[in-house]
Amino acid sequence: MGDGVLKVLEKETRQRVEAVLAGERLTPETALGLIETVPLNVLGWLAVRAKERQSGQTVYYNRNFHIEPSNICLYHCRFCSYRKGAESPEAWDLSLEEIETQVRARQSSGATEVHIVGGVHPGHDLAYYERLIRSVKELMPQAAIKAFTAIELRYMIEKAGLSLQEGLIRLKAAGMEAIPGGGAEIFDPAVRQQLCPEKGTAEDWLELHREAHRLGIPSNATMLYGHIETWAQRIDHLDRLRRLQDETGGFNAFIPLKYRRRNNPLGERLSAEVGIVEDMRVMALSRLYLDNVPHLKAYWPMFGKTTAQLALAFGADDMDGTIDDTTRIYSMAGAEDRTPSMTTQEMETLIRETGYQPVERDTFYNPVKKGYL
Ligand code: V47
Repeated sequence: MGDGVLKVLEKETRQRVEAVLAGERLTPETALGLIETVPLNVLGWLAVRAKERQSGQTVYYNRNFHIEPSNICLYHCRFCSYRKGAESPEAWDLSLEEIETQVRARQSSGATEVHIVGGVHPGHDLAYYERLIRSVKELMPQAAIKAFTAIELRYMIEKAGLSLQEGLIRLKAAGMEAIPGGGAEIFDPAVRQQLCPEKGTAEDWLELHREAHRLGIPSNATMLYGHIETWAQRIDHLDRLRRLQDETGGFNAFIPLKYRRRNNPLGERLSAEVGIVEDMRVMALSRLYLDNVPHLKAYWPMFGKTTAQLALAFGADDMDGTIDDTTRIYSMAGAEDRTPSMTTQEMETLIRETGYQPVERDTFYNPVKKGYL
């Protein structure tokens, strides 16, 4: 690609592309212009250039599994197919012994990360979550614990009457080494009000991550897209994340999460999910806008393995993990993989098929040496 392609673009579109090529930082206005005018293939090309400056020919993955202690949740987010009230026959609430059994079954799996998230359970407190983390860490000292969305964290910390800093220090001492990116949804207050009015505000989410970064706890960020939000609201979301990252540098990865519409109240209002072209535009724009976030995840349990592969041609440099059939959030909302699980071999093949070099990483993006575990 290059001059030939640029020549056929309208003058204004070409100028936008040239500004990106010259390394100019996107503003909300230029980003909107880019999305409205630049063809998909050019957007992909720009995003791949940005990805390759960051991680060359490498695409990362990790060996991980999830623990979802409970889907009982106080809140009623309209996009969620997973939350249940305590009385529901579909609710689960694992005991610590059951969680330990899940971990023991994976002690020799070579997993380097345990990802723990669940509902905002009204019956559990900070002491319970500290116990949970300690017992997982004791059984699996070689794995990093990436646990709890900002929403769960704020709930357990506020319930304990502590400041965010005090609560995070306690959880870190128990073994929480990183924070996943969930709960961000869309920061725009009007959309948030319609989607998840009970959840905290954008500032609440950002404040929790800011505090974690200050304490040396890295985290991820997500954006739930493809429901009622506009492009301008997506860009506003990216802009707020970029500003926090300028301040702290604590985000490792950004994960755009495509909204899936089965079995949730919002899905009844929408006639379709967004298509693959829009998925790829969101991926590419995320890579270009978040010029200070090193990694962009194509989260395969959410949009399927082949779409995740394609996302590697639109700026993604991370495929997340092997999962081992331990998350239900996406299959309950209609994702194709009912029992999401991959071997490392399958993961490496998927990455090699796109022309990139697979590298197994840990939670902090250090390469894991082969034969290490
Ligand atoms: O915040 C809920 C999303 C998130 C639906 O940090 C839905 O490495 C689509 O944050 N359709 C939780 N999405 C998952 C999450 C995550 C996933 C993978 C990796 C990481 C990471 C974090 O799942 C929620 C919400 O945005 N979600 N329901 C749905 N129907």
